[in-house]
Amino acid sequence: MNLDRTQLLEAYRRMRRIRSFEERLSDLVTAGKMGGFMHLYLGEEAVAVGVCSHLSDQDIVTSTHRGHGHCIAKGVGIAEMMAELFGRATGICKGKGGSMHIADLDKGMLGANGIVGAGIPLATGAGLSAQLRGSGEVAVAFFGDGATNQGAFHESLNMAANWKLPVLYVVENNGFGEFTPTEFVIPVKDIAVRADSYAMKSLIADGMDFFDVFEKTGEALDHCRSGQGPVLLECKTYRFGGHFVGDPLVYRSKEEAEDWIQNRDPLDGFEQQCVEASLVDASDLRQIDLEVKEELDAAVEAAEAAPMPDPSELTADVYFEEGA
Ligand SMILES: Cc1ncc(C[n+]2csc(CCOP(=O)(O)OP(=O)(O)O)c2C)c(N)n1
Repeated sequence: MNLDRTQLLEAYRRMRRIRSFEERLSDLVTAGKMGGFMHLYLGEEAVAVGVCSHLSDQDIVTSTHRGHGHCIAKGVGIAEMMAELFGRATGICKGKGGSMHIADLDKGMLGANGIVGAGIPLATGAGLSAQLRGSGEVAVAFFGDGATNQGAFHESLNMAANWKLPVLYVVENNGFGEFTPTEFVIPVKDIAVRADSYAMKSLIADGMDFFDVFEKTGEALDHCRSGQGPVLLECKTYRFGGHFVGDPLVYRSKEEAEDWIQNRDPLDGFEQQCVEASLVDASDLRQIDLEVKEELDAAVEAAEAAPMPDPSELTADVYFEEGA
């Protein structure tokens, strides 16, 4: 592991930001203060941060309906994200994107996406662009296990493998697609084997362990960046909450969820490993917890005080054909 103390603290800060940001969203939605359909990433933080800790702003990421974690891990500001979720003019997409369409091109975040699997061909195109320009950049697609049953997944992998595109496909296997356990709809135990059909390299990581995700991503990106083609990285993970805020969760047992939450929490695991190895002090992490809370308080306050978009902006920055 080649991360210094500063990088470790930054990785923890991003995981804590995701956790606290989403816990706050859950409270706001439940209290009726924020509208919209909200899919939370709680429990999967080590995947986004473990992968994105390898990326620069020039590397491209595409995301999903469960995209806040990918945005925060890629460095999108939480104040602008919070304003977006409140539908304010100061939001990162001027209040028009909302939870499922947050994008920030300056940070290489091509966008969350409400269409399951739709980020996969977008990342493939970004990989082709990087290859044609000889830029040395990589593209990363995050998507769920359910998305690997989409045609777009298979078409993209085939094309990327054939053209040796610098694309990392990260499947977040959290055990469910909406309310259906993965084994009901996918006959293979390891989704990683789907790469074999395309003669593509694949790896499996423990998605609850930042260090394992970080290490496997490093190996995958060495492969992509050296012109050997794409990689499919399967991260075995678990979503702590429901499919969306308000999901009554009748399709899984409380004991199963409690076991993951109590024993496999990625932030607890990170802290335990770092403190035991004397890489960081627990007091450093508590200080970050405090700073993130203050950052969030300020983000919510600013978002609530910000103006709504002006109605005259309705057709600005969107695909719109006059008279259509
Ligand atoms: C093309 C398409 N089909 C169906 C849906 C409805 N839908 C939203 S999320 C979801 C499940 C996706 O599961 P997975 O890819 O495993 O991601 P997860 O929610 O587990 O993160 C479905 C079917 C959709 N948004 N888009």
